[in-house]
Amino acid sequence: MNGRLPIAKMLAATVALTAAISAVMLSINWNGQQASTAAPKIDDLLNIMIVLSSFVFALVMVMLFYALWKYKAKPGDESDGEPIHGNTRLEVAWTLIPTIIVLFAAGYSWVVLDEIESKDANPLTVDVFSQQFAWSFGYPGKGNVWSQGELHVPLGRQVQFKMHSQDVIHSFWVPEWRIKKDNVPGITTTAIVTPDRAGTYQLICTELCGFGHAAMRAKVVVEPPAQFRKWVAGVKEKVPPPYMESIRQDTETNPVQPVGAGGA
Ligand SMILES: [Cu+2]
Repeated sequence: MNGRLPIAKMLAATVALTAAISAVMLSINWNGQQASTAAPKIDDLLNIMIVLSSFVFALVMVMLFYALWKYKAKPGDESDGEPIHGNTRLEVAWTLIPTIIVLFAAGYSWVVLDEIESKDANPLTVDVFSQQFAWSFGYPGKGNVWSQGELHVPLGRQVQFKMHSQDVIHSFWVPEWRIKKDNVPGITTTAIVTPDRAGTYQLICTELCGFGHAAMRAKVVVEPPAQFRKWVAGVKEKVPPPYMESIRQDTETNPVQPVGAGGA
């Protein structure tokens, strides 16, 4: 390379471009309304990742356009470029900077995940049953009452969802809560949510699960605890035996199972 790079100017350009891209990207409300205690934490994490990505993009663009401008061949110049035999400073920089960014992102994500998955002393447990192409819900603490296509939860109390699939893999997603979790046959998966905004939302299956996947939705109602208690007291149906069986057959929660019955 002939001459020294204008490092200070390139850095200034990178910072300016990062700020410009970030300003545009952060002005967009990507995830929509927030309706759980986890939502602002997840949105903050996304915003930080957007700024970091903007920085990486800006850095690459500044170096690319500098190289295009500075080292452009003169018209008629058919000669080869100058051979380069490594550049220790450059190699240290392009190893160190991404390492720092990735380690920071990993550490920060770990902290957020730890916070949003921490369990309260007294959560409400709700069984989620998914099948092609419908959702239903059991309330084990409320006499195992069963609600089809409509999930009610109290406002401000942590809910622990225990998810069971009756057939293929589905995925539980209420966008306003931000939480997304796969429902896997034979395994109970758990999601923890503390809804902090009353209202009606939609539960969406977000794992392509067959022909009716796009229509696999359920109504979600977050309401004050008194109203929730009234609703749950009015539900008369009980979780049917095949659904209870899907909980018992869960090999993760109940590891001692007769293996091999029926063969593969
Ligand atoms: Cu599904």
